Order: sequence, then structure tokens, then C-alpha cells
Amino acid sequence: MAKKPIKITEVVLRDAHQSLLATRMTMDEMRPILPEMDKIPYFSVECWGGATFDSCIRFLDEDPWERLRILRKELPHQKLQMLFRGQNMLGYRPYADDAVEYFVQKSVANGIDVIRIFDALNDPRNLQTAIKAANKEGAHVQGCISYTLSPVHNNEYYVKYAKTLEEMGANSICIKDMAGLLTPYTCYDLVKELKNTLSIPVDIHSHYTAGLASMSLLKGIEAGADIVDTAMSPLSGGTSHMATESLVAALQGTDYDTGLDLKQLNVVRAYFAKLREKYIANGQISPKSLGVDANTLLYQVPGGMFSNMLKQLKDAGKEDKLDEVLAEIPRVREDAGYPPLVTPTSQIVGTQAVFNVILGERYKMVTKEFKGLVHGDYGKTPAPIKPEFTKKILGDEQPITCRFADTLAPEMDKLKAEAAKWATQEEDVLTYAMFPQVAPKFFEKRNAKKQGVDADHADYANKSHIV
Ligand code: PYR
Repeated sequence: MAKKPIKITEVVLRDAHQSLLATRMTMDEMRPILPEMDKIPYFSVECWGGATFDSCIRFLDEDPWERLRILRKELPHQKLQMLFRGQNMLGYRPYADDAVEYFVQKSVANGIDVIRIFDALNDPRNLQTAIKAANKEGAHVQGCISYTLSPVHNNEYYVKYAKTLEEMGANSICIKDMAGLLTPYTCYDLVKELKNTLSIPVDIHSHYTAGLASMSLLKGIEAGADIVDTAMSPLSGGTSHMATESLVAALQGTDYDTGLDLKQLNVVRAYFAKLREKYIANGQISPKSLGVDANTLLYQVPGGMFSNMLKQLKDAGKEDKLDEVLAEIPRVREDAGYPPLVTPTSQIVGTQAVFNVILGERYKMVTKEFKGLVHGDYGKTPAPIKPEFTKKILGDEQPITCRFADTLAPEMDKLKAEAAKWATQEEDVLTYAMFPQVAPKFFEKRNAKKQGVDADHADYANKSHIV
């Protein structure tokens, strides 16, 4: 066999901490190790997008755009990768096309090289604007299959979808297995069929939750996968990913040898090992996220969705209902046309399941978002929703079949006007667009801090001048 070095996307700076510690790794925690990470020939470093943007402004008082600029500066030899939720951008609702185009443009302008784009329903119409914009900006476009299990999801479905994304302009395809449902032999078959059909590289992204990811990655590699996602070992396993060092060691000396140096990886490992100790000591990493939880194979609940649901139940004083809610999820999914559970459908389905259980009656209370899902606002569901269920949820209102974004007027001008009073950089309008409730508070704090620093400088300059 000809040599086929496997490429690695390192996810420790994004998905690993999103999965294990609710996306709370700060820039100050990342920064000291970036020069050492920069020496490692990864395919790419996933470090932005997904929930990091939300976490930055909601919890960490960090400007996400400034974070990206620092990452760009400190990782000059790496391709920086972000996760983008297609038409939902980094938020939880579909946006108008002009907002999506502007977001992609600014992401690339601030340093992103690889944009991984997914849609929760695998509706290609929700990726079309993002793919086109990323192509225009010269980024590497990675189109995602949101992987799930259901009576309507099979390899034929996924391969057809991946082919469509390739035709739309994707430069590679990622099998995004967010709940860790891929089994080794299924992975083998799916990768084989993708490789037989596509002419672009295939990446495997599989969470370790059910304890299957390392086996699936290996079988996927044997089937021809080109890139795999792994996380530096201190933040690997559990709801995160397979460990980078383990994969590098497993492939050493084979035709798939990654070429990565275990000694250099160990320098990076030692740094994250200390961070892990800190996160465990201060309770940021819960032991629940670290072990193998095979329950996910039945309920398909990704880590982030699980902690959300647990919090909703706790707030309602109904923690004892967790098992009932878990059993309700597959029913709600079936009613809603078998959506894969990933942002935002994971929250939509999870919250509806919680309401169904705690109110003791199915669909007595229906969230606005769940109505939107049934109405078609998030795209075409994988299976058609039964007309009687649509009627139960929407009454006489008819669901749409067109692309929802086509019904939205351009929104950038309005957003710009609304954000103007806080904006200190062009990108601020996008931060505001994403989280209009949280952003103003974030801006006020950030701007006050900046004014304080500027005032100190001015004061110093004035005094120096007098002297
Ligand atoms: C996100 O949308 O943030 C995921 O990690 C899927």
C-alpha cells in the first residue's frame, strides 16, 4: 500500500473544552502554550466558533474577535478552523443571507482558514450561502454530515447529501458524529462509500461519549479517511474526543503515520495536564463528562444537551424525572421528523421533551422554537412530519416548503443601526446580531474597561507632557 499520512485536526482549543467544561477555557489559559502548539504540523487547529463565541461574551468577558486575532498572531503556521452553524451562524435562529455573508467575510478577514459548516437538519439550502461566501473569501470549506441514527438515515442518504455539498463547493467533507454514535464497522462502510463517490478529502469527527471513537477512527482510517479530529490527551475521552497522542502512537511506523512528534506533543500535553488538574479541582470538569456513557447509544443526547436538560429539570425541582425525559426524547424526535440532535435542534427537542414530561401531558405547552421546527423555519426535516401532528402543533397554519431564509429581508442595516451606540469595531454588529440580549452588557463592560485604559494612557501622556 502506498503511504497515506493521516492528517489531524486538533480540537483542544474548541470542541474539547466545549464538551468537557462548558466552553470556559479562557484566552489567558490558552495563550502560553500556543507557540509550542504552533510547532506541530497539524492539518488544522479548531479554535473558534461553535459555542466559544457565546461563552466569550456571556461568561468570560472576552471579545471573541480579539480572541481570534490573538490566535491568528500566536499560531502563524497553523490553519485556524472554526465551526459554523450554516444559516444559524453561531446563534440559535436562522439569519438573513446578508448577515451570513458578512459573518463569513469577517471571520476570514480576522484569521480563519478553514470553515466547517453544518446544518442540524442536513438541509443543503441552509449551507448554500455560507459555502458560497466562504468560497468567495478563499477559505477551505468543510461541509458536514450531521450524523444520527433513525429509520430514514443510512449510508445512501449521507453519501447523496455529501455529494450535494461537494457540488455546492465544499473542499472536504466531515462526518460530524456529535453524540458518539458511529460504530467502527459502520464508520468503515460509510467512509468507503464516501471515498468511492467523492473526489474531496473525508474527515471523521466522533465524540468519545459511548467509548467507540478510537475504534471508529481506526476503521475509518483503514477505509480511506484523510483527516481525523483528536484532542490533546488531558482534555480527551468522555464527552470529548480520542486523544491526539494515542492516535499518533497507534499509527507510528505504519503507512498512515501522521509524522507528528510525540516528544513535542508531550510538551503541549504537560501544559494541558496542569489545566486539567485545575478544572477538576475547581469543579469545572464534572466526573460525569469524563467516563464512558453508553446511554447515548439509546437516547442520542450530545453532552451539551444533557447538561442543559439537567439544569432545566433542576430549576423546576424535577431532577427525578431525568429518565422519563431521556425516554421522551426519541418520541419527540420521531414526531418532529427525526432531526439529528445538534445545535439548535438538540435544545429544541430537549426542551420540548422536558415540558412534555414535567407538565404530564404531551405538547400541552409547545415552545416557539418547536413550532418553528414543525413550521419548516429550520429547514426540511429528514422525514416528513405527519399531517395530524402538524395540525396539533400549528393548528390551521400551513408549514412552509421553501427555504426559510428566502422569506427574510436583509437585516444588516437594521442590526448596524441598533448596535451603533456600542460598536467600536465593524465586527461588533455581528456580536450583537448573535446575542442581542447579552451583547449590550458585554459591550458596556468592555468599552468602560477600554476607556479606563485609554484614560490612564491620556493621563500619563498629559503628565509626561507637563514634565
Ligand atoms: C455547536 O454547534 O456548537 C456544536 O458543537 C455542534
